[in-house]
Amino acid sequence: MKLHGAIISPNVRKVVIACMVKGIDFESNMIIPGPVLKEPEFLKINPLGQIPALEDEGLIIGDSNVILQYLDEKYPEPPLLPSSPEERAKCRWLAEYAGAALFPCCGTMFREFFVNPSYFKQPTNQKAVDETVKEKFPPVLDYLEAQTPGNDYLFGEHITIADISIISMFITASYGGFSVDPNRWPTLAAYVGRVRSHPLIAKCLEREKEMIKMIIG
Ligand SMILES: N[C@@H](CCC(=O)N[C@@H](CS)C(=O)NCC(=O)O)C(=O)O
Repeated sequence: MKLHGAIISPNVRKVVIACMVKGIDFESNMIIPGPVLKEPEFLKINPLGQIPALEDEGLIIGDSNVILQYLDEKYPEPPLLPSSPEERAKCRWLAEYAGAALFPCCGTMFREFFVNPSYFKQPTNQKAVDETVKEKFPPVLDYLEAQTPGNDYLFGEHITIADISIISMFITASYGGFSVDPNRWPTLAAYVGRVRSHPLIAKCLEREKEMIKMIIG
């Protein structure tokens, strides 16, 4: 199995975490977002020109949520979805929401406070940051505050694709210095802390340290 995409990309990290949970070995093509994703060679792998993409015995697919669900069906233990249809639907929805709503906010913090200044040596776009922090983030955090439980994970004692999707976005934002304000979003802040200290998430953070060091230079 070959995973295209660098681990510090939040959507790629989701796949790495899922593989770690399930004990799946994979070969990594540490490609980082940039013009290379739009070159014909990569477009043959993912015509959307995005990472992650997964190759597995002739199957080639893109989109982190599609990949996570494929891995869960192919390697059912331990499951990454809850068991009832209602909870499974909610779990998929929260994974989708993390990609559609949380990713743009977390991505801005990562790009403006980490990648641009440290790697591309470009100044932070303060206007983009202000807009994100003041306007875009709060309704997303309000929604997640109402969804997250006071203990365990979103669907009980085991992490699911929804937890993985949400925590991966917050990890990305944390590289840009962002953390959830515990005074305004106490349940969410505690949940993020809890998921982040899950042994496999902590191991994943260790795994990406080298790459982070490389970017900081
Ligand atoms: N819905 C996709 C989004 C993938 C995505 O946006 N990946 C980013 C990196 S995290 C990317 O490849 N960006 C480059 C681009 O869109 O040109 C998924 O969940 O995999």
